[in-house]
Amino acid sequence: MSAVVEDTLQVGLDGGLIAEGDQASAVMLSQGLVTRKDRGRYMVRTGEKAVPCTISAMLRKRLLYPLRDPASLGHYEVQRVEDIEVVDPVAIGDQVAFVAAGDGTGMIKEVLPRKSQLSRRDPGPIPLEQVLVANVDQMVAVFAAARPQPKWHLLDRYLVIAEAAGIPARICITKMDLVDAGAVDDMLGLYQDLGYPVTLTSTVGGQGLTAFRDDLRGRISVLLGKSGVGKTSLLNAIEPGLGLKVNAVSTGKIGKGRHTTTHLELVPLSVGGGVVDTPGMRELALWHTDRQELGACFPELRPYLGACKFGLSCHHDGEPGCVVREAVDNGDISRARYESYLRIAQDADA
Ligand SMILES: Nc1nc2c(ncn2[C@@H]2O[C@H](COP(=O)(O)OP(=O)(O)O)[C@@H](O)[C@H]2O)c(=O)[nH]1
Ligand SMILES: [Mg+2]
Ligand SMILES: [Zn+2]
Repeated sequence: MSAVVEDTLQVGLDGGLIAEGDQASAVMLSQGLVTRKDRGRYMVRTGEKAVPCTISAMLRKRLLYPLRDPASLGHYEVQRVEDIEVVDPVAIGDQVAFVAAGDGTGMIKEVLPRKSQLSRRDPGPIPLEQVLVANVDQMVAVFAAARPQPKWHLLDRYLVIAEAAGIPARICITKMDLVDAGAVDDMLGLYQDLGYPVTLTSTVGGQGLTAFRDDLRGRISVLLGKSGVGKTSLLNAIEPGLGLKVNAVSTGKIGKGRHTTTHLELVPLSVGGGVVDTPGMRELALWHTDRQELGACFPELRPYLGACKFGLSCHHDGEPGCVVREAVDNGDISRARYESYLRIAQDADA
């Protein structure tokens, strides 16, 4: 029996599960994983097969049709905004139930419940949620040891995004061949102490590639990192045969990568699981996180929350009796991390 048949569900026309014996009104639905999407067309993987799918009229009513690359939705035709909260009801990483048309294509009827989602505010004119990836098991923040120089404040932003989404985060440092061993230890020790595992890699020397493959094994991972840090090279190195396109060495400003990854795609890995390589997303803004929640996204602030003189309403920004500020002054909380907190809080207010 093929994996398709094994995955087959009996689902009523309205999309709900039906009782056995009610088969006359049922259509045979298969289950699959959305790996790619482009302008209302979705690639659904089921077993070894990839089935191009459209979506049902019901789901289409909840789609704001993108006029350009869905990875950078910015303009769309707005039809009935009142009912719409998300740009697209179907996200990469979703498990969906679809009807096979018999010609190798299909139609998605239902999105199965998500266990997590990584969202951003859509960069378009209306504040809508854009789900970048659903059902993510972990986020991997990727930074180069050099070229480009790591920006630790940006790492803090990524970690906050993962914390806010309830997704475990880890850190991968690339291009270790460009620095002396130990060059990034001081900074990374801080993050390891906070509970974020760190893997040091180089696709040139081969350092850490086995460890990185193990980091991804059997999970759905999303890689976050600026263009040029070496995300695609890393994926090619741990999954030979992928042949993803690596950024050409830019001739312009030293260390500035060019954008080559233009689509979001979930790439299945032979070790099990899959990975989504993101195209250096500039506008990755927090979705629905207020100041109080933001504090909880910093593991080292959690023990202090609520203990300031002004309780949970303290902004930890110079108020009297602020135990967070006190901990920073004592050296119990890293000043750099605290400054990241203040900067992100400012953006969240804006
Ligand atoms: N020295 C060195 N260069 C690397 C390494 N990994 C990638 N690069 C280079 O960094 C540039 C950007 O790589 P790419 O994988 O496209 O980065 P992405 O934009 O994050 O996907 C390319 O010129 C790569 O050859 C590495 O481990 N060491
Ligand atoms: Mg890339
Ligand atoms: Zn405070």
